[in-house]
Amino acid sequence: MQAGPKQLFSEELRGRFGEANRVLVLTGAGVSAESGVPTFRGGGATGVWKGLPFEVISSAGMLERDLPAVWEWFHYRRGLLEALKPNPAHEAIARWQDRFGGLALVTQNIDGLHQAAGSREVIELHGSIWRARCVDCGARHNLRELRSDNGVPACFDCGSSMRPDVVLFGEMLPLGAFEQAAAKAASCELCFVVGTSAVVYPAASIPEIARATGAYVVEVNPERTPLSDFSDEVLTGNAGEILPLLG
Ligand code: BJW
Ligand code: ZN
Repeated sequence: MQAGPKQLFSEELRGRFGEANRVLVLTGAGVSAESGVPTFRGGGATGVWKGLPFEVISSAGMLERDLPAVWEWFHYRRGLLEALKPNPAHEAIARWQDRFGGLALVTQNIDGLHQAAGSREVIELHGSIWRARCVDCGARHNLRELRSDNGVPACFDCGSSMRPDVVLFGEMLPLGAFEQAAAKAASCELCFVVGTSAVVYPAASIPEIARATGAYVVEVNPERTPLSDFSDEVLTGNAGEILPLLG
């Protein structure tokens, strides 16, 4: 007999989904793939820009060596993102905030598509491509208000150079973001891990914490990851097709 969508989920998951209150969703680049955002790793990835692998151009070292090059890369990506819309996966997760009393949405993505879909409280572990941060006074500014899409933007407050307000390789996460996510992971009953290769730490430790404290962990990804063997259930496929079937 052919497996239809109804057989995709176990009875166990259906039951838990129906009864859970504290649910954590951790998302990665794959949740935005069906919106047209390239992933970093995996099939068809566009992980190279002007000959530089993204681990190099998106690194703390590059920021020190060549801030204008880092900005060129981020202006380019913001330009691509401007035309993109949330997909059914973002929309399903946004609906879940009304379904579950305690939904925690933790994302590694910097694209702002969860918020565009209507998710209100999003823990952004790696910052946002739509913000810049002053290297001197630390003030954060909304780049949507910026007139020019060229060069290194100057702080609206003190005039110093700004940098993208994103967490590059080798940098610390924003103060409190990981701690807040880890606390939610430690108290959730059900944990969905959607569209992440689960190789970048400390984000990848969130489902590990959830599992260790007794949550039922469900991975949603067309490919296997290091987390697959530790998950209670693996839903193999595209997030935009699978999540709306859950509810
Ligand atoms: C679909 C799909 C569909 C496709 N539906 N799914 C412990 C061990 C080893 C190393 C470390 C460690 N702890 C820390 C480190 C160092 C490092 C790290 O983890 N390195 C590993 C790679 C080895 N971590 C850090 O540097 C972090 N900082 C830190 O730890 O600070 C403390 C410290 C400081 C100094 C020294 C030591 C410690 C910071 C990490 C910041 C990551 N930043 C980036 C770039 C952001 C800026 C930018 O965009 O340019 O964030 S890296 C990049 O990877 C980006 C992502 O958020 C992140 C995660 O990627 P993600 O989301 O998982 O995407 P992909 O592409 O990897 O996977 C996509 C998945 O989707 C695939 O599985 C597909 O199959 C799937 N998919 N279509 C569902 N339709
Ligand atoms: Zn400033």
